[in-house]
Amino acid sequence: MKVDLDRLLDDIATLATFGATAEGGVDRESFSTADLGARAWLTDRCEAAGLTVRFDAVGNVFATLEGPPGPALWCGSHIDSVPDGGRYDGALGVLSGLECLRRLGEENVPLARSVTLVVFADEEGSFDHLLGSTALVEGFDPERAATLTSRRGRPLLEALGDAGLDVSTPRPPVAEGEVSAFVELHIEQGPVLERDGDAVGIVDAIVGMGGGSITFHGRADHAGTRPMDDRRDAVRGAADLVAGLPGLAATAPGSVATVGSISVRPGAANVVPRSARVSLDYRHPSAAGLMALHAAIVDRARWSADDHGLDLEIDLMEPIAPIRMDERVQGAIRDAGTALGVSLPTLPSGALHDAQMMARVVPTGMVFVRCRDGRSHTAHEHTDDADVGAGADVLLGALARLATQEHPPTDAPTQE
Ligand code: HGY
Ligand code: MN
Ligand code: MN
Repeated sequence: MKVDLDRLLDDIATLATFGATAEGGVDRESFSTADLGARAWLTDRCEAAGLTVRFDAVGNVFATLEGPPGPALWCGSHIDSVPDGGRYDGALGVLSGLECLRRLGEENVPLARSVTLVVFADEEGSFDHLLGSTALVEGFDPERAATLTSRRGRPLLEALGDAGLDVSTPRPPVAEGEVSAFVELHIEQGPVLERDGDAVGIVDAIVGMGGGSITFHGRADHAGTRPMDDRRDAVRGAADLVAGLPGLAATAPGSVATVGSISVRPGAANVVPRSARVSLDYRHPSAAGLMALHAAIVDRARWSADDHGLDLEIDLMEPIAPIRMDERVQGAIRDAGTALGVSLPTLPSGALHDAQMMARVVPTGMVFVRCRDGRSHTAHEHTDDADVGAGADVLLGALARLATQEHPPTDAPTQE
């Protein structure tokens, strides 16, 4: 049994028209006009495939191929994008999942359970990183939602209301026994598969991540009259921290640390900055390494602030722990590859995924698909059509196994 690659490629091309950018990528912020259009189109595609579609209060979408009652097998990913993102990140997993559900239905595969495609809300975190999958694991509280705004300052509650969602209902966490396993297909977003000549791989673990923001506070002054040795220039502290990150990451092999945005106040060329807020994103494959990196970044920020006579405001989240993928789900993916005549390599994920959250409560696995130059979060993102087919066929084989097995995987998730 294989996917209908032409149908899948058509879907990928159509979804990419929602929020299409001149560079060939997509800009599809959660609950933007482009995202709402994409959701409506996708809902139609799911209903046309005979799936039962429902939504929850945070905007997650569930499209189910009905099977016997009991824990359902889930697959899926997200369709929102980073600003000026690519057309495969998230979208490939959602549309491959839809194609797999269509094929399972068309082939009348004797299901032991329902199979549900989940489209997770706001994975890219315009409002909050992994918003939808976090809600599924921890529950969704309208009071917390009231504190969240998008990158552009739009309140989440307004966005959910505009999307026609009933925000007054708290979303409970996934109940025990609701989900048998979760499988997410995603482009690798890194260079390993391409370097090794593999089209498809099995994820064995997802890195841990910390982040948030650190703000340096100084004093605004006239840029022409205030002597250089009598300034409390907030940007000096921020620049010092940014310059120190490569050194900090080098002392913890496998780690990465990024400042992706700097916000300077008042933000005028002729004013010594009174404040500079840097965003932070740092990741490490081990929990101990992540905590050490977190501590080193905070130390460095304190040192940078002291050195330039600045005050410091630290707003960093509790780091998300690295997590291992479930052995039996990995086994189902491996067996699917073997049946297709391919020995699939295993590799870790340096990007975060909804699978990271789901793995806390449900046996979870991921299929990675090669992407050109390992590039992602840019319009340059590309996966060859043949690799799309290879990845989706592996997903189909894995889902068919997990959907028909008498006993679903029950391994407890392993956080490091
Ligand atoms: O940031 C991440 O790792 C993911 O792409 N949201
Ligand atoms: Mn992404
Ligand atoms: Mn993604």
